[in-house]
Amino acid sequence: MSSLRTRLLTLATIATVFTMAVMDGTSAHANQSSLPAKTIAIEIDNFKFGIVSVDVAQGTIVTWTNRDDVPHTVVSSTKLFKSPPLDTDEKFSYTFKDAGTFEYYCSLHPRMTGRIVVK
Ligand SMILES: [Cu+2]
Repeated sequence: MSSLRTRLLTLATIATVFTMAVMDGTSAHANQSSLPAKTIAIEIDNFKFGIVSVDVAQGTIVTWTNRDDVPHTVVSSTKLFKSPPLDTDEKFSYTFKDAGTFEYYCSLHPRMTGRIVVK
């Protein structure tokens, strides 16, 4: 009788430790994915931004590259950043330090729009 009780207690202990380990792993992963700055590459091709909307962590560097044969620009709707006209294969980068939603467009072709959401 007492040995069954001991075994149940042992099982309960193992289950608790296992659950705590899993929860720990989950929170560590959540912290990891939100903290480090990343780099994101967005290609401009066929009069479109290759990634129309993307969620990024604060501090992320976004680099746009023009793959079209005509110039394009990357201009923030709130004047936060503004690239010069980018010729074929030219790049423009901006570091998103603050949280928020940042809409942008090409000033030469205003129907080309994109969005960076900084969490
Ligand atoms: Cu354009």
